Amino acid sequence: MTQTPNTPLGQYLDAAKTPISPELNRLILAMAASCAELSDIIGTSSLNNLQGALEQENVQGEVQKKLDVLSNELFIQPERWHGTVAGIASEEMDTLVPVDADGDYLLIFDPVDGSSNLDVNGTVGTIFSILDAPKAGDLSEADFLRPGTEQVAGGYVLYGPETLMVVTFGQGVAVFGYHRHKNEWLLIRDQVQIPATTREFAINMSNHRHWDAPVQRYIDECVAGKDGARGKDFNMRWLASMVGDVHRIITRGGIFMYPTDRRESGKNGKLRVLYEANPIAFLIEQAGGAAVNGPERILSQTPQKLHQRTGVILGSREEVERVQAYYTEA
Ligand code: P6P
Repeated sequence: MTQTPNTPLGQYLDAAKTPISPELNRLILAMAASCAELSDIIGTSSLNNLQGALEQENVQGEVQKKLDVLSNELFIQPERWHGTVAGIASEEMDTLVPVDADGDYLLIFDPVDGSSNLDVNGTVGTIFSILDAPKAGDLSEADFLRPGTEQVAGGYVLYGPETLMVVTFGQGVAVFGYHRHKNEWLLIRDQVQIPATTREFAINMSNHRHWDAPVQRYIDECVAGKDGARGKDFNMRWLASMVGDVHRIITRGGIFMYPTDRRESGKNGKLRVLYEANPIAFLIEQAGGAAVNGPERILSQTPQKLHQRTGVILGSREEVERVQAYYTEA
């Protein structure tokens, strides 16, 4: 059921065709409120000396930005989740954060994905994934290591010219805009559908020589344009911010690729399964697109570690299936 534009987020959740539990309803509203707070912080970060890096690294061995740490500290405040969350896992932490023993859900997030863009006022985003919490017993890492098909909700908040939330509960994809003056999230689009074909690809071309042959073949065909096998010209975009590139695909189609490659550092891919690939793949599939790691569906893989990485190829279904076929033929 498609709801009408300008419907407030709370009303949208209440009217969902398949009822959304009151606890999940509260959790999503709390996520929206937290991201609205972060949007204001990001929007004045230069003025408040919150740009730049810290003299420390996160669990990934990446130099942390001031806002990586600040946003993570914002999201892990227990009182923020009103008893709905049993535990939290974050890109910025190597340990789980137990929150509320009676919480119904597990919350996994990347607080500011693409944070290297902050210093140049580029698009960044918060990515979140929600799983059912275990019914009893102490929280463990194993509770989080579930295939993406078990997500009950997934989405992102994009901090760009506008602050937008794109979310799915398995009943299609909805886009909400944050109305700063009213402090309200209002529906912009419901039941988003991604075009099956595209002329736009997103990949970091500087890695070309490291890619697996199927990716080199696909991209070389796109670059050859109408003079090559595809018989049509393509355009390229690369924001170095997954949420920004994915939102373009949600808006008008396209294919986003961060594949595994032949380097030691790239053999498992760059993007993480739990808080980047899974929630985005959930959205893309719910919007009629496809999401693979190369040969296989992203949502079907069961991660073995909290920060496990994967190849990511997702977007317009016919394009993703073409790349997947090239892997299968290889
Ligand atoms: P590169 C940001 O660091 C990120 O995780 C994604 O948001 C983005 O798509 C990718 O890495 C950019 O990687 O190698 O182009 O800097």
